[in-house]
Amino acid sequence: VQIQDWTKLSPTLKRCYQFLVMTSRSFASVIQALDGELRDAICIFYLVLRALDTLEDDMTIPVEEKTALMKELHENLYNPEWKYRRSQEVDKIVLEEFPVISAEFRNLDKSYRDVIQEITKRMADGMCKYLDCADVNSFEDWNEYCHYVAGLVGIGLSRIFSASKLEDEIVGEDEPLSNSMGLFLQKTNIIRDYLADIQEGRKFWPKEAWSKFAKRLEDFQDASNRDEAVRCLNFLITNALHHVPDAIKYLSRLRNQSVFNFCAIPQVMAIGTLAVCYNNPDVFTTVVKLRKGQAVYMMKRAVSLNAAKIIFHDFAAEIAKIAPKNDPTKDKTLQICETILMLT
Ligand code: PS7
Ligand code: MN
Ligand code: MN
Ligand code: MN
Ligand code: MN
Ligand code: MN
Repeated sequence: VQIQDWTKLSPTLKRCYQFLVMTSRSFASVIQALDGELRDAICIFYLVLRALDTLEDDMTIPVEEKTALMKELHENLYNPEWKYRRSQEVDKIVLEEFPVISAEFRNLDKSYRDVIQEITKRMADGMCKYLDCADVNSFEDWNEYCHYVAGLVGIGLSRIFSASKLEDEIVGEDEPLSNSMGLFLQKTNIIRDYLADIQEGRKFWPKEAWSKFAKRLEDFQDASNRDEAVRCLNFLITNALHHVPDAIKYLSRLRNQSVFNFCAIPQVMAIGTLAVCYNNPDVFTTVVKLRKGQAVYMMKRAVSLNAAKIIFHDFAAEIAKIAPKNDPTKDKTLQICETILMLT
């Protein structure tokens, strides 16, 4: 992975790349390795959305004030003074130093600025819908919430790829595929973060799923409910796996190596994360992560369509192999795993 020459960057752009490294473990290196002007546009896109998500996550801001701040963020991209100093979140630096980010935003080509601004507005409106009654009831709600916070990111990124001419028009035009790319990452994040989210009072698991197994989502924390909790976990993982065929199709259209790596690495990490979470009761007591070695191996490997397919194949096979006999979703799990195995 080749990283840019830092000495050529303006002081504010350099600062933006520092914010990127400070706030993202998963995206910092793949963004820095992107070709040409795509790199700066996507770095700024990331930081703007990180600022929006930091507002969304900050439970110390009263909902009314939070709603106003979020809904105005896309306009404040053109306000050189705007910043927010009262966040308590770990990533608050992107709000406190927002003028550095918005200055670099205003240096981007109009085609990129328009995508970033539109997606910021639509994501903010969607997040606000789920602020008050943070309850995600049906699977339809789950897909809708994930569309707002991640599907839209995929749609915006794809439009930026096409606008840069590094990728074909079709990549930016096929919104359902871009949406699936985001949904696969977001559902994996929500599944893995069960415990962290519940401890902060956030509930992103759809009620339609957990109500089959418990009276309250919180009950999955109790050791006495572990079997039911794991059944629900496997049910949600099976749902998330249904995005894999779209992800493979999306990746098959990419032509630029740096864009491919940027898109493929998070997707293979996601299926790896689902595989270690599958049927794993530890999800309800700690943070379950890929082993460091596994993650590094995948970041080096997932650089071609064939290599990515092999990784999808191997994790789908692993899940199918350990699917328990008495799991109520077992047949569905095996079915989607077989579909993935045929495609890879
Ligand atoms: C613009 C690269 C590649 C077609 C901040 C990348 C939080 C999983 O909050 O930090 O720690 O639990 O682990 C990223 C599709 C979005 C979806 C969404 C924007 C892939 C604000 C990523 C990142 C589309 C809402 C970060 C969706 O996870 O979460 C750029 C193609 C931000 C992508 C959030 C989550 C991303 C996420 P946390 P993480
Ligand atoms: Mn994070
Ligand atoms: Mn959030
Ligand atoms: Mn967050
Ligand atoms: Mn978080
Ligand atoms: Mn999360």
